[in-house]
Amino acid sequence: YKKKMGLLVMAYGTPYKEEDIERYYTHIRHGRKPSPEMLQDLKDRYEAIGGISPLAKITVEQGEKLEQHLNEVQDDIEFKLYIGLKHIEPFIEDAVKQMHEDGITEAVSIVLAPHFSTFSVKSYNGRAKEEAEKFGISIKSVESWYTEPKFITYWSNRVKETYESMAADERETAILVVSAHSLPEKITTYGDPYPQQLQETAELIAEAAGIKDYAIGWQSAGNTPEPWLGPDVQDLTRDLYNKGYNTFVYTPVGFVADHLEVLYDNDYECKVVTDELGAAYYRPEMPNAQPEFIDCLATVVLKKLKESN
Ligand code: FEC
Repeated sequence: YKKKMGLLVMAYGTPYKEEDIERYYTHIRHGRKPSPEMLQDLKDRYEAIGGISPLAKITVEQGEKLEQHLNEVQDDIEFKLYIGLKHIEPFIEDAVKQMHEDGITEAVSIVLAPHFSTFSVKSYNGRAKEEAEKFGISIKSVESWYTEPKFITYWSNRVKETYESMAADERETAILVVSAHSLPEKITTYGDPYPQQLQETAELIAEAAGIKDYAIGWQSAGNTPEPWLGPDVQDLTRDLYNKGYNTFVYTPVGFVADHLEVLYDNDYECKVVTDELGAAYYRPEMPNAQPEFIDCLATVVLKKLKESN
């Protein structure tokens, strides 16, 4: 007899087609409609990466492969996948409701973002718990998983490969830029661990890859008057160039997939800066649904279940 358990995989979500962009953007903005200019700007960015984002497909692939891998590596539990998204259907609440309809009473959840913040993971987990309580479903939620050794190994291997692929003179002027999505600076006033967790991630990856020159950067900050965590990766690139670096290796480790914030904010916006400076641009592959990364997520889930038994 195998115990049946819901596997709630939560992710950001993305428009499925162009017509979804406005309501998606409105949801991100807590119900406030974007101005026509802001909407057009976002549409243009999606257009620049090929029309829509590959994220929807990648999230499903990550979830399905994780479910399959978890069911292969152990015999006690039968995991059943539910995908719950933050800003578009299937919403987190839809996923939890579906679990209840399927007779699930116990679940484990993981967010496809490694670092904890009150703005990100806390809100995903809070929404899942609130809905689960209505149905008496108990959920064990992973809070962060950036210290998982398999996560660090994923990135340090990519970084090592990238450095090995460089010509010697490039390598001598190279710097690793480790980044995550920026958040409003006010999070630091209530002791949010997010900036510290990115710092730790950078230290662990640099150490494992044997890299001495690295810097922390923030990207994709919102378009609001309030201050956001910095330095922004583009400003940081100029600053590092002025200090003598001429080869830039971007690892947006706060994300786990190819999507707008990487394909546009790194591969277009940062590359505009490195091109202008005549510097080299590298951006190692994102984890997506690669087996190494699926195994990392499975390890995190199984550790969570063990610790809370
Ligand atoms: O469609 C795609 O391919 C991209 C999906 C996408 C991911 C993502 C990840 C994170 N965000 C986080 C925080 C914020 C905050 C605001 C904000 C705004 C946007 C906008 C788009 C968007 N985000 Fe996002 N984010 C993605 C997409 N994000 C589109 C709206 C236009 C813009 O500002 O660029 C500001 C909200 C506001 O205005 O009040 C804050 C965080 C993450 C990483 C963690 C996670 O994945 O949950 C944090 C993917």
